[in-house]
Amino acid sequence: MVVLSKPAIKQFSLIKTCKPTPTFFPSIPLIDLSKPDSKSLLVKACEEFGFFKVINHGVPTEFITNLETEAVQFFSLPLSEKEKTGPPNPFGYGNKSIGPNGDVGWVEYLLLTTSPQFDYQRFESILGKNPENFRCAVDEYVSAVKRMGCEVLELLADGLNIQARDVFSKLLKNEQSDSVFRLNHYPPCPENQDMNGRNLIGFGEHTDPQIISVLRSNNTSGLQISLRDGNWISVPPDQNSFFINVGDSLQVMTNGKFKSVRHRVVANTLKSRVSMIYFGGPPLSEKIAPLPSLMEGSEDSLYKEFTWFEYKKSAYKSRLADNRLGLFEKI
Ligand code: GA4
Repeated sequence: MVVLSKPAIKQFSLIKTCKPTPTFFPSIPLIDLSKPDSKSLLVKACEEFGFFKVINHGVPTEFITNLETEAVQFFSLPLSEKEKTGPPNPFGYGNKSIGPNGDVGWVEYLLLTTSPQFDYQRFESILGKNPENFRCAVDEYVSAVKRMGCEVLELLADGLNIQARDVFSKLLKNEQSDSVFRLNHYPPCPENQDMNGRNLIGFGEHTDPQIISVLRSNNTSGLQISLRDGNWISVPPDQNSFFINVGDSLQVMTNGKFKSVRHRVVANTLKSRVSMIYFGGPPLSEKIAPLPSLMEGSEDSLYKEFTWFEYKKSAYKSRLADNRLGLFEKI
């Protein structure tokens, strides 16, 4: 892939990861959605890792390659052109700066809402003759990935023996669902390690606030997840599969049974990484609370009551690496 624009490296030399890469790791759960045992494996993966890879996902390859082509074209534009579609407040083009509170990474990105009301007008001038191509590629990709994400959520509800199998998926299917779509481009980073051999960061460690996130990347490595013991493992890239992670809201709805996984992207010296992530979120007014049917005996909720709007508002006041759920835990 072409090396797209190169952000200045200077300010990144101080961003370091904390732990040396360990030598032995469990492997990432692999779920074949076409197999009848997938629901129990999904539950196990959400409990142990909050993260898994899915194959036989049913998302047409054509949708994936179309969108990747559009994304590469967009990121290949001159910086001054891309900046016309920014800043990401909260939607649009962003470069190095992540969120509103001073986080930075070796990354450029486009943040979009999945709502049909999204105004693509500011893209028209830069996407050339046919801005509709971009819009269609996003729409068909997001619809297919959302469908697959909802199927996974329904299998999870089944696996947890919840009667209403749409208890999670209905939040994403709702017209008011507050879901987000993100295209990331990590240009090759000329020096990806500091003097002590620690990796420089593409996207700093964090958990996702939503219910689930569905990620697909090209064949460039970089994504890492944190295990329960605090060790980080690298996720081998696989452009034909999807990676799904549990978000904070699903952790709360399962009263902590499922874990919202901490993850990050480390810089790669040689290749560009392009990823596309659908963040499935509930409507703003939705109350996020443990499902009564998942509470055993006299089990108490671990969390104070809040709506998705309240959680999101608080998330946007936080730094990327903060433990956002901490503020909502009962003491
Ligand atoms: C993490 C998950 C999604 O990428 C995102 C991010 C958002 C942003 O990039 O604007 C946030 C981050 C994410 C959580 C805390 C706040 C908001 C950056 C940040 C520092 C789009 C989201 O929904 O939350």
